[in-house]
Amino acid sequence: MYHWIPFWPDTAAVNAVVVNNLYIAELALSGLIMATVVVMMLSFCIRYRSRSAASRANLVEKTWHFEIAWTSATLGVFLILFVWGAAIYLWLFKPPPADEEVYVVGKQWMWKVEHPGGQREIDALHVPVDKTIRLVMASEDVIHSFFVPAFRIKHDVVPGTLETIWFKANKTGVFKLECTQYCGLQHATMQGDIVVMTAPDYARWLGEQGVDQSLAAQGADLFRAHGCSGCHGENSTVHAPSLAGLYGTLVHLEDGSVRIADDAYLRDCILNPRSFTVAGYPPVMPDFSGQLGEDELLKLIAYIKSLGGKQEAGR
Ligand code: HEC
Ligand SMILES: [Cu+2]
Repeated sequence: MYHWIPFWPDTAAVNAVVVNNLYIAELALSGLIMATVVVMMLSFCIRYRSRSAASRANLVEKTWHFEIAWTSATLGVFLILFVWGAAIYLWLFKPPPADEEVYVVGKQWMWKVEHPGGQREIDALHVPVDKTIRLVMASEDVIHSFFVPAFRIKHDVVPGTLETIWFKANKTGVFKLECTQYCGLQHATMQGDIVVMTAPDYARWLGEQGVDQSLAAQGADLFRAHGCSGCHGENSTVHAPSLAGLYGTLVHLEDGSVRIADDAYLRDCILNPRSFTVAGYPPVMPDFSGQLGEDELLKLIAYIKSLGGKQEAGR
C-alpha cells in the first residue's frame, strides 16, 4: 500500500499498520507546517527585497490574539498526535490474549527460541499467520533488543527479568529479526529470520521437528529434580502455596503489597524469594539463583502456567 514511498520498509503485521498510519500522519502534518513556513518566508523575502517597490507603510503591530491563536492551534494539533501515539504505545506494550506463546532467550550472540510443544530453533522463529503471538523474552548475559522491522516491534531483553511483547503477522514470508542493542563484538551478526507460515504449513513444521516432550513436561521434570515438588506438591508437609491456578491471579504479599502472578513475578519467586514473601506463609522458599539457567527457568514457568490460571495475564 505504501510501497511507492522510497525506502518504505515491509509491512507484515497488524502492529505495523497501526504504526504506519501514525507515522504518515506525523510526516504529513510536519510537512504541511514546514511548507507553510518556507513558502511564507520565501514570499516575504521576494516581496520585500531591497529593490522592490512594495509599500512598507502601515506596519502591523504585534498582536497577542494572533500569537496566542497560532501557538495554541499548533499545540493542540501536536497534542492530538501525542495522545494518538500514547494510545498506540499502550496497545503495543499490553499483550492481548495470545493464541500462541513462544519463549525467546537472547545470549551473545544468538536468539534461542522454544515453542510450547518443545520445538527449539536458533536465530529463527516460525509462526502462523493471522494469530496473536506472545513472546516471553529473557537474556542470559547482557541487554539485547529484539527488533522485527517489518512488524514495527522492538523490545529490550534485559538480564534479570522477563519481558513480554506480542505481534500478529498478516502476511506470510520471511522477515528479518535483528538485535538493536550493542551487545559485544559480534553484535552485528546477531540476526535471525521470522518465518510466517499458513496454519497448515506451521502445523506441519511443528510436527517435523522431532521433539519428545513439551516445554511444560520438561518443566515438570525440573520441578521434581530441583525439589520444588517436595514443598509445593500435594503430599508435602511443608506449608507452601499450591501453584495450581496461580498464573495471572493477584498475589497478596506479607508486606501488604499485591502483585500479578505474571511471568516476571514467577521468575522473581524462584530467583529472588528473599525479597518478598507470600502472605500467610513462612519465608522458607530457597533461593535458586545460580542453579537454574534461563532455559530451565522458562520451562519451570511454562509448567507452572500449565497448572492453570488466568492465561491472558499481561505483563
Ligand atoms: C523448602 C520448601 C520449598 C521449595 C523446595 C520450593 N519452594 Fe517455592 N515456596 C515455598 C514457600 C514456603 C513459599 C511461600 C513463601 C514465600 O513466598 O517465600 C513459596 C513460594 C513460591 C512461589 C510463589 C507462590 C505464590 O502463591 O505466589 C512460587 C512460584 C514458587 N514458590 C515456585 C517454586 C519453584 C519453581 C521451586 C523449585 C525450583 C520451589 N518453589 C521450591 C517453599 C518452597
Ligand atoms: Cu544482542
